[in-house]
Amino acid sequence: MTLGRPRLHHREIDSTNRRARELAGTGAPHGTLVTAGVQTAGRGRQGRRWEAPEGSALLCSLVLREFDALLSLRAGLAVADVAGAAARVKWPNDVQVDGRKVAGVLVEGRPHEGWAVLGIGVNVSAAPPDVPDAGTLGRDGVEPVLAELLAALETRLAEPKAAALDALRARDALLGSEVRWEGGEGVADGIDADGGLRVTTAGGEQILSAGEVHLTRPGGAG
Ligand code: BT5
Repeated sequence: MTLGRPRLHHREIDSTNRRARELAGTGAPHGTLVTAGVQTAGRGRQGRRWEAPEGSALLCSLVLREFDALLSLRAGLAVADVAGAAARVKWPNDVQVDGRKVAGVLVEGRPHEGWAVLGIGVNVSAAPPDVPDAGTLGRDGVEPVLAELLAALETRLAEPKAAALDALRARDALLGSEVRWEGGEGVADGIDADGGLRVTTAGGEQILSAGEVHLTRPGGAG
């Protein structure tokens, strides 16, 4: 097992991603893990916040020095493996059970410097009360979930791209759903090899990139 060593655990920290980025920048090895009991400034994408009642959630960030464009979706698959058969990966970075978000993934990094930080927040036993549509795994202990997640990540991050794409298709929360984004609408038709969302529109197929587009009204399972 290469993921999870060394491990730094903070009872309280601003953000495990921020801390892991700092460590990555000073040479921390592939697999370095930062965990926290509570975050005071947990980060989502695009400046959004990640909330988690103390002790109820897995809050972790891994320093990675080998990764590909599917990293955040591979991480979603690994969380889904832990969450059970009903779990779905919702492009680009959520894991849902019964339409409720049980986990979020935040990848940050400097690919040209050869590192990425993979941040994962999982609602293990409780969801933040003020976030609509948040769900939980309904499990008690955070540590066993971390151990299962690291094992699942070992597999999912290493598996060939074609296998990861097949697994994503089987877990795709948006597949066949109407989706809207700023500037368009269409029907989701799976994930492409670079991690983009394929969408069939009136004018043909389009590929949405997670960095440039966000969905405004996902349909169906979303
Ligand atoms: C994400 O962002 O889903 C990525 C979240 C990554 C969090 C982890 S925790 C460990 C590591 N350290 C960090 O600082 N971050 C990472 P995004 O797609 O932008 O979703 C954020 C939105 O999800 C918020 O605006 C809320 O609406 C909602 N949200 C916040 N906390 C949530 C929770 N615990 N469960 C479900 N939804 C939540």
